[in-house]
Amino acid sequence: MGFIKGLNLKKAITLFSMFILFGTNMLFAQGTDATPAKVDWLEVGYYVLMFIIACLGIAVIGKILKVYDLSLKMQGKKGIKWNNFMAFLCLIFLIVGLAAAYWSLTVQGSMTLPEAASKHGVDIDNMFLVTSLLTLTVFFITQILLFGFSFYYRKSEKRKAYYLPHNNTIEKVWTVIPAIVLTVLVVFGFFTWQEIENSTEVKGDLNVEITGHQFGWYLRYPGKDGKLGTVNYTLVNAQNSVGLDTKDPNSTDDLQADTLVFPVNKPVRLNIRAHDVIHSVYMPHFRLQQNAVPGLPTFFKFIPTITTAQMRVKTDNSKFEYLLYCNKICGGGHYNMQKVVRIVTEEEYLVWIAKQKPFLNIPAPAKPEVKAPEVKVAALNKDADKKVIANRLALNN
Ligand SMILES: [Cu+2]
Repeated sequence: MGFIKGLNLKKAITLFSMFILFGTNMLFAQGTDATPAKVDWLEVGYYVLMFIIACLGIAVIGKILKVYDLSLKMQGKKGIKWNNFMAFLCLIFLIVGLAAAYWSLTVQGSMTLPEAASKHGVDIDNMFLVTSLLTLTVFFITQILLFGFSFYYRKSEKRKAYYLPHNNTIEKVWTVIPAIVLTVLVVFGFFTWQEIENSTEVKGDLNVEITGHQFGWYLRYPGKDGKLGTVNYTLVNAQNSVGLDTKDPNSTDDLQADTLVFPVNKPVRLNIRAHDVIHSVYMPHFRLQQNAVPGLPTFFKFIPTITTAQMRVKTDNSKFEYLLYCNKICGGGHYNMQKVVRIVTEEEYLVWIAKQKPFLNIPAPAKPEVKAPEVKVAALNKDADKKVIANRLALNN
């Protein structure tokens, strides 16, 4: 009896603390859009106080029940039926839990991801939907069975428990069915990912290079030749932020940009690099995320399908912009690694690309060296220093 008394109170408190913790979790999760949620400590204090009061309340109820139980026994009556009490708690937990899960799905579910704006994004969303529907069905069925059984088959004097040591058929059913379902999901995911990644053919695509560094992105567009020049990390310096190899003829017309601009419905290949630590190119609208690893170039090929202008109409937000984020906690300025991504029509893209500046001011082929007067050299150096500073400012955006 003492065992039951001691445990019930503990279980009840644990159960209640779980509810309270979920409440606090919701409080922290309610940030708006891209701005991080500001923690209102007064509100947090309120929840903590509520939690303490609730614990005290449960402790008091537990004591009252204990006294009531003892007084019943002193009168020679049967005590409280703790089995029934716990069974009803299970039932309450099931109902409240299912209602909370439904609320979370309907309210928070819509806050997850915006509409997919890339071709493969629709496939990923479909896969996500199928996986969610399957796992949710299993979740609801198993929870109802688990707590429903605990309630329905609570200990009763009128009923004798059926002893079931082992049943091969049941074992087979609950092993084979999940195995098949999981295999289907994994194969489905494998083929979807394969289709997205299996695109090494770059001919005719727009090749854009994006290099992550602490804390920003260097963007490089190919010039009229449509080819990006080769890079070499040993050539990186203040003027040459990505280490562009000037000896490569493809490098001469490469362009720098501050915004990622892509023409709609054209395959884009993002060539991803990093200078210092691991960064991650993350563009949620396009269902695109790929790590930027130093020394290991990666890429991601995708086809944007909705222009920024179309999305502004769809979202009824005239200031809407697609964004690129860094999705690896890469250091103190990580939060600042954001860039605007603009999807435009082919014509708009051609107008925009024509305005972009060359990536490097590649010097003309070397002429025979002429010794310049000393004063002039000093003046030139002064100018060069200024140029470096200006370049740094331009690139460290
Ligand atoms: Cu980063």
